[in-house]
Amino acid sequence: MSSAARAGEPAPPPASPEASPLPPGRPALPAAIAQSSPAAAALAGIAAAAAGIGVSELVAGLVPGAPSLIVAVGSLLIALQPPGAKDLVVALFGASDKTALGVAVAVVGLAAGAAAGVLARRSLRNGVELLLVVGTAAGVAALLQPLDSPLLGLLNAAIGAVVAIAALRYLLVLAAAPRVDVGARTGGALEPPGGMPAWGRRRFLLGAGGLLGGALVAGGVGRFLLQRRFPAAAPVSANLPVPTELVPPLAPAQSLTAPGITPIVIPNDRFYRIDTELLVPQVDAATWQLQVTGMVDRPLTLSYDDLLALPLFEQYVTIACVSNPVGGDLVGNALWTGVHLRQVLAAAGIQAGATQIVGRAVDGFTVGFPTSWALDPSREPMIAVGMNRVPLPAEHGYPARLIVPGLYGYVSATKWLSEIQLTTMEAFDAYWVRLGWAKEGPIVAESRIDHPADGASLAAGPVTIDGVAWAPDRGISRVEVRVDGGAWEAAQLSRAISRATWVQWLYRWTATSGTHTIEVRAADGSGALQSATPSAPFPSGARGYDRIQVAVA
Ligand SMILES: Nc1nc2c(c(=O)[nH]1)N[C@H]1C(S)=C(S)[C@@H](COP(=O)(O)O)O[C@H]1N2
Ligand SMILES: [Mo]
Repeated sequence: MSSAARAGEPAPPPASPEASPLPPGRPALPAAIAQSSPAAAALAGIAAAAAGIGVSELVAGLVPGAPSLIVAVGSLLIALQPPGAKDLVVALFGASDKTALGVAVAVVGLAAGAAAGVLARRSLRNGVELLLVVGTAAGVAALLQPLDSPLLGLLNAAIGAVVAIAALRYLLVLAAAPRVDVGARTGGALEPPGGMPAWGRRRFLLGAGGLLGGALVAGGVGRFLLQRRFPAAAPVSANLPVPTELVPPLAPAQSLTAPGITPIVIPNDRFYRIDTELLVPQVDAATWQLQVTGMVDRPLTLSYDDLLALPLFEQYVTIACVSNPVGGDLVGNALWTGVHLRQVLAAAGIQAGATQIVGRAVDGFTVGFPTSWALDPSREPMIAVGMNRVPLPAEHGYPARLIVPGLYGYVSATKWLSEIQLTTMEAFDAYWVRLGWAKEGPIVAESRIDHPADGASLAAGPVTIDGVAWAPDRGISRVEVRVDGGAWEAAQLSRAISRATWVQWLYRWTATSGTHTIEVRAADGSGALQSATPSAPFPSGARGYDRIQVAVA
């Protein structure tokens, strides 16, 4: 302690050149700290925590394989969420909310720093211990990051903790020393009691501000480097081989025209993204392998080139997230390019009794769905390598993912796929199933009103009401609209591309003045109406009619 105290010893103030703030041999630091103000101690703690976080982010940015502690703790929080934390799922896993989670983790870290600073006034040791506890927690989180080096994770947490502790002691000395020293030596005559002298405060604030600024720069540079290592959209240069089976261009009747109507095919950069990753995994296709394992006669290992050498085909498939609320946009339709899953399974030879297909990702995420679902000849599950005729974007699973028509993403659509394992339904529960979501996840029939917007103010007269409806892979047979609880009226539909895709619908309404409620409902390919009874997304998908209110002048 004394060496650190000496290291952090401020230069003597010009007003009392003989003063030595913390004379050696005196247990001065704790006593001195005790007299610093709580606010100064908290600020010291915040700056110290910021320094620890900033330096560790910089290390994560500079050293490949060293995890960001922020990302590690955020990922741990995601992993530790209570079973059935339904709203949390939507809240945490939307793309923009990942930033919010990172910010929240950092804020909690700074708050812990503030607490450590205040604690240190009573006992420096306790303050240091709190920082050690936080550092250890971050270290454990870093250890659990599947794509990073555990050793570098521990090391980075240790670096962060050491920097934070050293910074805390340094700042507390700055905060405490002047008044104690001057007061102790002069009997308090030279300085007013109860406050740091101006020069001391200035030096403390300069120290804390300098550390905060440095932490911000270090953290910013680290973030920048991390994001460069994990770009939001990886520029994938390689072109895909031309599929042996190409789909024809969309016929005019396969999409409707109305201003702003949701397009039949969602562009990649507007496609919803849901996953448990805070940084998009960057997989090197040159070293990536896909294993086919478990209850198969011939386990397989396929490289990216092996996969691309198989016959590729294209199909439009609408995928949806089980967490999508009624009216939500966690659903989209794309043209996927890939390999027939059944062809790969046949090459491996499925053994009798293998009732479940498990998809594993490079990050440890898992899905599972019935083998019978995949083998049903009415649908064409695929190992997708392309999305809307370009290689899969990194955030959508480059280099390969599963696309299984008719199933929610959480049981099927494994991004960054690394293994397909044949097992039994009983033997394995996938990631979200362990958290309480339904074991099987067929997509519930739903319809959505996109225009007008809920709460819109409209002029009386003709109004176009439009949206989309989906029930992969049973198809949509009709969509109906009703106004103010009146009769259900048929909407016009786009001609469905296939039963695996959504349709657009459109209804021309003559708006009369007043407030109106507009509802939509769809029937699937068998004619079965979507459920009218509202339910939350957990555990098997949201049900109920989408409904808006508009005011017509
Ligand atoms: N590796 C991995 N794959 C994953 C997930 C994930 O968290 N990790 N999330 C799944 C879920 S819940 C959904 S809804 C879809 C979303 O796919 P998208 O982000 O391409 O729209 O991916 C699925 N595949
Ligand atoms: Mo999902």
